[in-house]
Amino acid sequence: MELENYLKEKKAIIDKYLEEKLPSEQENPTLIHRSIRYSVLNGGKRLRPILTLMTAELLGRPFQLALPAAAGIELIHCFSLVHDDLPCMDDDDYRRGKLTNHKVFGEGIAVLTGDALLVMGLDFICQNARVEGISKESVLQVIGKVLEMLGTREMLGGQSDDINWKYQKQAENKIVEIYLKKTSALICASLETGALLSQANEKEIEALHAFGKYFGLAFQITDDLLDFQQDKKDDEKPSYPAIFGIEKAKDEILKYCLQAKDSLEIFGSKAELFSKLVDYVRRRKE
Ligand code: GRG
Repeated sequence: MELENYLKEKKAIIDKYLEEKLPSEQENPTLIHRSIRYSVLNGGKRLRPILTLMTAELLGRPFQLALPAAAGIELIHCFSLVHDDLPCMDDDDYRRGKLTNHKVFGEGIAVLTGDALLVMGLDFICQNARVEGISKESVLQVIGKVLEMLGTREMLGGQSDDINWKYQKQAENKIVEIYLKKTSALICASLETGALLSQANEKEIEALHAFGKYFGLAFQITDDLLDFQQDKKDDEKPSYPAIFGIEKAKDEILKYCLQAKDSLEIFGSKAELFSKLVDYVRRRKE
């Protein structure tokens, strides 16, 4: 199947699942439920849960077996976005083309919405244990992986370095370290979730982890480049093109894209869709 159709189809499946499983706006307490739905059902690309489903399929399993956990991964991503936008963090007014959560619901509700999304995300992953053919052991492994990814050595640590960014002498190493933690870590966990639920072997998990690492770096530098070219600069934040220039940023994106593709060599032509995704993300305009 063409990549763009695949992405469209899987996004629709994830959107429908989230739409059905999230508490309705009428359920008490209505304000927080409205806020949760506002920040989840708002047009995200669903890239991370799609990677979870793609991984299950790469390993020859039906994507349905990983759907609850994939949706949980998206909720965790949404949590990080709501908190990232807060005035005490990036202080952003817009997200996914709409006002950020705290602009609509106020800071208190935005903090609680993020908290709720994190808790719900983990709960959705636990619900995956009810899917036929899934071992409870593999769900436990996913929970362990996701908690590790959320911690101070990965995502939380990356965000903490990000908000305390000071231009440093060894800026290149530092910026890559921050990107690995704040962006690649969740992408790696998305892939590894699909892999663990599909009973992948160690070599396959290692390959997918390497893919996530390089793909995440290419994705984040592309994100920065798009912001930079649209003049959405923030001098207080680490940004590859702002420090090293547009040309070097483009070279690095290409390098990481090639490394991402090479990482999946063991899967041969079965990984073609992943390769196409790498090119697609590199060419994205938003
Ligand atoms: C982990 C406990 C804990 C706290 C969270 C706030 C925070 C710490 C981390 C934020 C990390 C963050 C927002 C990284 C940016 C990642 C990124 C490039 C987001 C944009 O992703 P897209 O383009 O967005 O996939 P859509 O809207 O399509 O989902």
